[in-house]
Amino acid sequence: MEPTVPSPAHLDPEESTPLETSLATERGLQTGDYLTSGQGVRLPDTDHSLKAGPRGPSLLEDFHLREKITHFDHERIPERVVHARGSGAYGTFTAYGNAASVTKAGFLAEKGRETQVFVRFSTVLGSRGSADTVRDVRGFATKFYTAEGNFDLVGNNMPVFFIQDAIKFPDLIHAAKWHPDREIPQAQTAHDTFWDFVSLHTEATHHVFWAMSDRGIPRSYRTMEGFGVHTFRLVNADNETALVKFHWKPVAGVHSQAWEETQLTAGVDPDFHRRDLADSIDAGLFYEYELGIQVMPDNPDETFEGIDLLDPTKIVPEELAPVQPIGKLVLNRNPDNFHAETEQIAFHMGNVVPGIDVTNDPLLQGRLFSYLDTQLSRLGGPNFTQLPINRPHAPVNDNFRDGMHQSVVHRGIAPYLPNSLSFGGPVPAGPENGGYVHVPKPVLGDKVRANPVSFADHYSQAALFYHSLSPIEQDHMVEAFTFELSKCYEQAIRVRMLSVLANVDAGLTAKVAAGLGLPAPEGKPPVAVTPSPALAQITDRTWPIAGRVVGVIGTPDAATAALQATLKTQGVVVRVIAPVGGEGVERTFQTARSVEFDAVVVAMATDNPQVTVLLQEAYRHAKAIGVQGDGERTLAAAGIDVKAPGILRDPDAETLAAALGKHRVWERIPLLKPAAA
Ligand code: HDD
Repeated sequence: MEPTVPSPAHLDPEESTPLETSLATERGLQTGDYLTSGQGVRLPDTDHSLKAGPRGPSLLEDFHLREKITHFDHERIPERVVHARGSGAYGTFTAYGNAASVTKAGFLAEKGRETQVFVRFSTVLGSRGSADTVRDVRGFATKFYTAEGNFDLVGNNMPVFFIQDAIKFPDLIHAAKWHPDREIPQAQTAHDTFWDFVSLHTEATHHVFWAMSDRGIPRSYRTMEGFGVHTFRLVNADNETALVKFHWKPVAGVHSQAWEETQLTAGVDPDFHRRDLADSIDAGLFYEYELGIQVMPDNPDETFEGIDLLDPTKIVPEELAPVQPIGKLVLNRNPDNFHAETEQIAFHMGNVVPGIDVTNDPLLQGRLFSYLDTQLSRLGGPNFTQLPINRPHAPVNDNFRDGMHQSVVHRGIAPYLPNSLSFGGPVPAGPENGGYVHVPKPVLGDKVRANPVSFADHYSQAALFYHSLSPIEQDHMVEAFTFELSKCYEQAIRVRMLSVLANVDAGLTAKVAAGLGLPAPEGKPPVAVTPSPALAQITDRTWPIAGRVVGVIGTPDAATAALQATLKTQGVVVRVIAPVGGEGVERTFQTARSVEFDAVVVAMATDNPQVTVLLQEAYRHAKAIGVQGDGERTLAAAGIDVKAPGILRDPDAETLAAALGKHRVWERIPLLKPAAA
């Protein structure tokens, strides 16, 4: 028989605090019509400090002045040591129900079960105030508030990582962040210490290829994949296990900015991704992703088709293990308070629920330590799980007590086990009562600081990735390597990195070397590479266009009204760019920049120089350009050939939508290359 445990209201399973309620309570703290001090005393004046006469010194006895300034002085908390720049949203995850064969985790296994989540997207290297569109890995961290406790899937938009063992993480980050003497560059890998490290530490090669690909510069968080990176071990109701990799597949497809576009955007709108996420949710144009899993047998050597599943620098090509969709995520609510929610959310790889277990991937094992530890200094003590954004929606009865910022008034005198003074409770839950049981796997071996032999292959999957990309993406990668290495001061680092590239692909190395004005070294690239077409972004597919932005150069008159109305029904955001502001005008010639738009329609004649620049950039970035009325004169002023691919004369909404669905006018790209190239 289960003992009856008298539990305070906040611990009562029947009264578990849904996030909605807990947030409402927090908001409720600010009540009443009158301004008060932190102690609730009404205040008559918050603009003038208490002084000895109007010209006199301020008085120490001014409790309001001191309290107001003291609180302000402590408003900031330390930014995350990595992933400091980010933004997030709430969403709903709905399970398709087909994962029950591999996991007993209710939120994945039960068809139609809805689970609230919070997702925080981030860049890795920059400070909190850095630009969104820099070339970097993007974090994709999801907290599922499941009925069985919180599950955190703390992933990235790239499926592999720079290092194979967590003990290297401080080295990686010290090399990748700014130089410690001058704290430059901000949010960039284009500098000596990064390339010094990765050229010496060749297990980073595969990941560097992803970072230098278009994945490093996503169009928005809506258009990027997410990956759990590590292999996880799932357990079903019969205690059968499978090795699994998690994938988030964006419904809108994977799309990137152009490299020049990212640089312009960083100045024009450093909040580009953050703004798109928040504005889209406000407009009801929700971001959507499917959660998918690759399922591999849990065999004793933890390999699949010769790929070591414990090596986080390796993928399993989707052609070998298809990604099976198991649920859908819709991000549908903006946070109310950035600090309380987005900044204070604390993810942890160890937040797992029954049905999901970890593997011995040495990178994952180290992460199991780091995430809890970092919150102690970032959030000021061990009680961060009580913050509304971190509180589980499942009942909590943990016997943890006291500590900094304790906000629960615990009752009772026996927060220990075993006890007889609290009716013996709370009682441990066996598996039959939903208790978390680690998969009993044998552990054997000598204590060594060593890697499995298979971890020594640093190049074959970098080559696999490169050869899976479309030629345009490959060109982008050549440009990225050339740009970044050009930014190094030390020639020796460039030379060394070229010798790393030579072990991946001779053609790529030759092109990068030519760009750097250096000889191409010879290497030993893999002889036979089987590409994985699923890795290419540029394909024949057409993607949903909800959330895409079209700029209409003209006045908000009837000329483009029909076009605008039809596009809006498809979720396209249309902004009129007029010579001056006014009713229906969202941008003027002075304020609009090309990077804000996925396509442009020119519906008036103008030789305004800012419009000229806008169109030249849109053309160069291979965006569709529609022309109406005497708009051709505007294109002529910008030197744009109206017969070029993707210049659409009098486009109807369908034509424009089709162009947007391709993301860019890829056929124009060859025309954009300098003649000598
Ligand atoms: Fe990490 C934050 C993703 C390796 C240590 N990491 C952090 C965030 C993401 C990732 C998305 C931001 C979470 C948020 O939005 O709050 N990290 C990854 C991935 C990795 C990875 C996908 C490899 C597969 N990380 C990694 C290692 C270590 C850390 C090997 C340490 C040994 N990561 C941290 C951290 C952070 C963090 C220091 C900083 C802030 C935080 O955790 O809460 O603990």
